[in-house]
Amino acid sequence: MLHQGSRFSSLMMLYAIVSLPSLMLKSEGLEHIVGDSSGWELLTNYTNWTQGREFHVGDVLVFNYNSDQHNVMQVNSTAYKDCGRDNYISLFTKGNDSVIISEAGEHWFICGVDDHCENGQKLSINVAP
Ligand SMILES: [Cu+2]
Repeated sequence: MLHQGSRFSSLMMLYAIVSLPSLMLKSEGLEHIVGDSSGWELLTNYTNWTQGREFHVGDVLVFNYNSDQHNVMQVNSTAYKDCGRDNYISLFTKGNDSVIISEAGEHWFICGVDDHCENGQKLSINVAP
């Protein structure tokens, strides 16, 4: 009886250890589909898209786009303003890219293809802690 009890509690402990990370993931951030159903493309105003939206650390930005036509570059503020493509922080090219926001503050994204950034395919978000 005593033996069975300790076996049961160690099983429970194992269950807690295994299930805890997934529970923590679920209770974390929101998923933001950039541009909603339009996705990441040329005709959406991403400044308008951010209006009324709150971004928090742990949230996920999802960029949906045709990977033959676009990409996603995470850049600094200067590259965002100037559409500079040379010193990006991260480059995403899959067409269905999830970017986990791990820091508070401003984050900048541009499309690095042709003159898409100059034509407005750029996103700036302010992330609350
Ligand atoms: Cu593009």
